[in-house]
Amino acid sequence: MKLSILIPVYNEQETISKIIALVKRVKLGRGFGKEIIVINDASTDQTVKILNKLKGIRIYNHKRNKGKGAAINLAFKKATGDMVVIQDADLEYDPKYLPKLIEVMKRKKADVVYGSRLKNYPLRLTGKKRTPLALHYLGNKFLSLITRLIYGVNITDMETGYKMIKKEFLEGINIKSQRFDLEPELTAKLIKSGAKIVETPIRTIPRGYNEGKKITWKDGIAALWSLIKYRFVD
Ligand SMILES: Nc1nc2c(ncn2[C@@H]2O[C@H](COP(=O)(O)OP(=O)(O)O)[C@@H](O)[C@H]2O)c(=O)[nH]1
Ligand SMILES: [Mg+2]
Repeated sequence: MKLSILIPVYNEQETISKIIALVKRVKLGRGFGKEIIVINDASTDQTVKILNKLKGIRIYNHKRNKGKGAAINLAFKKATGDMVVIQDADLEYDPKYLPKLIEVMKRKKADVVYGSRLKNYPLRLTGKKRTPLALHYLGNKFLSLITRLIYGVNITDMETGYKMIKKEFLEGINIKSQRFDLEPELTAKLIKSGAKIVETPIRTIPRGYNEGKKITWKDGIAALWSLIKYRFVD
């Protein structure tokens, strides 16, 4: 078996070599191979220079910046593994969870596994364990609630970056979303394809805008619209 690890990257010079090192190091299980596919989306910082020095990865470059959705659409077409997973290039999602996602996929006979940041994770507004980016937390909760309501599925974190998908379930799927509306479109299309989606809890280390976070509240609105739209079209 082989896992294709798809890394969309846009101006992540601070974290790109670290995340690739972590991905290379992680052990997926006996007889499990991996391929690492990086889509550089016309980064203007040192990202390209750093990438070109690394070995054991396949790099594709977009000539101009198109967004995470466009990058993943290309990566889906280039992947040769039995399953794929999306791995962000910042350090929010720790590759140590990849073996767990695989294990859950096997054990629960799932076609798709989402790493849920929100399962068993209460909102805390004060104290040491205060929820970072509480507005994002609430936005993600809300979008997941809408997903449950209009698709009738049991998903707690629709917006998670960690989505592992059996390759055969990608065949009929063409992603039109250019940017972060990738997440609702992909989720909608996987549900409509009849894929069995299972979640497993993960912990992430959220980063702030000063550390290069690019998603904003406007993407939240776009996500809501996508959820509604793809319920009825395409
Ligand atoms: N290819 C591509 N990737 C992007 C773009 N914007 C962000 N990303 C990548 O998408 C991932 C998630 O971005 P981030 O800002 O951390 O959003 P969040 O983690 O979903 O809140 C990171 O690996 C970014 O480098 C873009 O325009 N193009
Ligand atoms: Mg991130």
